[in-house]
Amino acid sequence: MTGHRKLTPGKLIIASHNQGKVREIRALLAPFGIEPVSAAELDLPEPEETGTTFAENALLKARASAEGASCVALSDDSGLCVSALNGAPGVYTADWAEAASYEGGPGRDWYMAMGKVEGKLAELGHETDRSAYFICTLALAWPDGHSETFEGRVQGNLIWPPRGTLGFGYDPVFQPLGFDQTFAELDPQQKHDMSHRADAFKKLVDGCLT
Ligand code: ITT
Repeated sequence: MTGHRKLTPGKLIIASHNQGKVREIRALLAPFGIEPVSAAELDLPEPEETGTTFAENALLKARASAEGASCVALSDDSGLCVSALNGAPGVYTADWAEAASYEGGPGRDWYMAMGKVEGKLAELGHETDRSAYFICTLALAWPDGHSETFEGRVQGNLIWPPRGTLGFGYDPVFQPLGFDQTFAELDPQQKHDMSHRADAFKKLVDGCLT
């Protein structure tokens, strides 16, 4: 693929405060000898995600870190799109988990978020289409303002009750097409071979790393 700016060896910031994502992105980058540092480790601020698309939010996050640290930054904006809910929660996937945590402070409750999706599907009846896909937009931003974005998807079905303890977020209810296990039951390497993040990452590699 031509026309994309190449990523040269050196420092790279993962512009994410989500530990699950950072772990997966580190694993995807490892074969390329890139040892990234996360925005959380550098104490970089989290910009408000005011965009209405995955690409807009991914660019907001990558640009904030690239400008904040004068270094190339890679962000990930992702979400779960449920067919019967017209693509919801979509860009608002993380918001659906916002809750008062048990300790009293703000926090994210993934079990509640998965239950919210399931509750809405249940309202639509037993025969409801349970298909869904995860989407991931990866954005690379350079300190001079240049940026690149890549989108990936993985199709599957939602199951209930949740199963598995691996992965993060909505993984326990997502069963990728062709598999009997959820993303939270599959070996992490299997998820890295076919996830929405892996799909977007393959495009990033084709465009910017080879
Ligand atoms: P950053 O913005 O700091 O990267 P975030 O968690 O706020 O972290 P998003 O706004 O992109 O990120 O929210 C996407 C949500 O979608 C995320 O919190 C997960 O719950 C969910 N999600 C994304 N990828 C997922 C995956 O591979 N498995 C399970 N859930 C996923």
